[in-house]
Order: sequence, then structure tokens, then C-alpha cells
Amino acid sequence: MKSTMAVHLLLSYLFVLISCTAPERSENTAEDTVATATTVVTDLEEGPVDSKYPLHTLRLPEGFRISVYAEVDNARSMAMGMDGTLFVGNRRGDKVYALRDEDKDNFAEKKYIIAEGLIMPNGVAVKDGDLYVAELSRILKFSSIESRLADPPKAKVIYDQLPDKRHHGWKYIAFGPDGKLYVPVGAPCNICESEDKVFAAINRMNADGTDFEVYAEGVRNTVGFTWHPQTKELWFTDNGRDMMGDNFPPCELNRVPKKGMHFGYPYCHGKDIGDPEFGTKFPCTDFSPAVQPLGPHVAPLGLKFYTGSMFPEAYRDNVFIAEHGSWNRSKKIGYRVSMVGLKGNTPTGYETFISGWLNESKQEAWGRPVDVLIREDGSMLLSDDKAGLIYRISYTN
Ligand SMILES: [Ca+2]
Repeated sequence: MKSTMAVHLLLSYLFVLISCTAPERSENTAEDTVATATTVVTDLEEGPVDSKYPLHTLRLPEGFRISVYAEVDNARSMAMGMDGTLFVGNRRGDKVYALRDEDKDNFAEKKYIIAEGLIMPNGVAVKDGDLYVAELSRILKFSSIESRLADPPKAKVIYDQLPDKRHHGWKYIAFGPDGKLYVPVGAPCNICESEDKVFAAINRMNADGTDFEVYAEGVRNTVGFTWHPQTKELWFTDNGRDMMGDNFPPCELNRVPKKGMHFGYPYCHGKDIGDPEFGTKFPCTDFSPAVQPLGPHVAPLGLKFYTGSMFPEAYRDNVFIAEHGSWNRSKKIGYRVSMVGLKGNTPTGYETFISGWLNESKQEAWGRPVDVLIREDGSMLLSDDKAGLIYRISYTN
């Protein structure tokens, strides 16, 4: 099986070498474009590849099933095109991928590289048929992408004024119901105050890169946000600071009903935990508390409200959160998909939905959840940057 795939890959690359008379990575020809497009198409072998991975270690509630939807190196943030193409970014890698399941067997056998040689292209978003990619310090746009997967257009740089600090520099991006592109910039440190308000903030801009503004402050490092399906309010996860012991502070699930709110960092964590270094400057009552404190150091990333109809009714509008897993803790936690039940805006529970990537006794994990996406059929896609996979989670009675 492996050798067949190796042959497929080799043939794909040979095809590129032979057929690309145009340079694979040409020089920039205009100030506002960037040459990043290649034409690598990988046509993977048909059929499920589940047996290649230890999916049997994963635990889900009764009736749920997890399978492999796609194999993607360092799979990070995901965005779905109007025509069913899944776009996936990289953090440690330098590529953006497009995946298609043409034969509808819930395994994406077609894989295109839309761009490569990018700097931390973690964030992807789709609007009006165009793909937006967030690098470390700029936002790129690939126009009419779904009709040009095998021959992707050159990217246009729509914004290049983001800071180039690599600490917390990888970005999640998404378009809000207001049509604006939301672009966070993490704190350039573990814990610090910044002169420049663009740091530790969720910012937003028009789709053409104009009218950049700070939307929410006091956000240490959010790598996932979404909008409530009914209220249309922004909800985001935030990664709590390090080096405050195994059990503090909690990571956070936050709600942003309006512009101009401050979520506490670096002064206050969770709901009311003053920072040991900066906490004396302002009381926690000056800031918006977390809606739901999450586990300490669990590293919550992507999140989505469940808007589908495949899962049981009780899951509707609950929040699913990909917890990437801890590093700054003597015993690892996270490495799971958690769920926060809600009644209106009030949490009714914080529990595990999928676990088992972490072997507790060995303290080793074979996978790390990154981003969550709900498909039109009500199934869930989940990316994993350690295993290099996109999973599909489905439910049958
Ligand atoms: Ca397929």
C-alpha cells in the first residue's frame, strides 16, 4: 500500500518536473502579487486508509464514528469552499492544500498544493469564491480558487502590515457575518504588556485590506474563533499563560457581543485570577471574564457551534473545541475534542467529546487536534497537525 502511494507521489512530481515549462517559483512580477502557485496534484489511492492509523485508541460517545477523511502534512486551520473543496493551512510547513472527495466516499483522494514557500500559512478563509491565507505578517488572496485548483492563480497581497514577531505569530482567520476579515495578533511573549495595541488583540479589516482596526483587546493568543449561529456574536478560545504552575491559569472560552471589550491579558486570567506579575495594576472587575474557563494549558484552538442535524438533538448549538494539548505541565492534558453545553450564553457543562490520542501512562500523544468544521451533511471534520490527518466524525442511530 505504501509503495503504491510512493509511486503515485513520484509520478505526480515527475509530471510536474516534465510539464512545468514555466518556472515553478517565478520572481515577483508586480508589487501586489506573490508567486506561490504550483501545480502538484496528488491522486491518492481509493478507499479508506483507516487501518494505517491507531483510530482504535480513540474514544467517542455511543453511536459516533471517526474515520480518516484526508492525509495532510501538518494539517492546521480549515475552510470549506462553496463547491465542497476543503482548504487546509500549515504552521510548521509552508503550504496551503486543497482537498476534494470527488467520488463522495468520505475520503478526499484529490490533493492540490495551492501555494508553497509561505511563512506560517496557518490561517485560511473563503469569501465569495476567493481563498484568503494568513501568513506571519500578511494576508494573501487567491481569486476564484475552486475553478483553478490544478492551476492556481498568483496570490494578491491584500495586507502586509501585520507584525513579523514569530512568537505566537501564526494566525487563525475567518470572515464574520459583517463581511469583515478577523485577524488576531498574539502577544509576542508569554506574559508582557505591549505598547502597540495590535498585539494581544483580535483585529478586523475589510476583505480588500482596508479599514484595519482593533476589535477586541486583552487576548493572549487566540487560534480559533467562530460566530454563534443565532446571536451572530463572536466566540473565541484563548491560550492561557505558561509558567504559573500545573493548574493555573485556565485557558478560556470567551464571548464578544460588541467591539472594544478587553479580556484581561496580561492582568487577569479566566474569570477572576490576577496575574502574579501584572495583576496589581488593574482589578479583574475591569475586564470581561471568560464564559467558560477551560483546562489549564490544554491549548484550545479551533471551535464551532454544532449547527448540523446528523448528531442527536442534544448537541445542537453546543460548542466543540479542539484542544491541542499541553506542554507546560508535569502531566499532559488536552489532546482531545471537548464540548461546552450551552443554554443561551450560559455553559451547562464542559466535557470530553473525543479523547485517546494521548497515552496517559506513556505520556505520549500520536495526534493533536487543531481545528473543527461542521459540514453540510452534519458530520464534523477535525484536523490534526501531529498525525497529519483530517478526520471525519459521523453519527448513526
Ligand atoms: Ca473519495
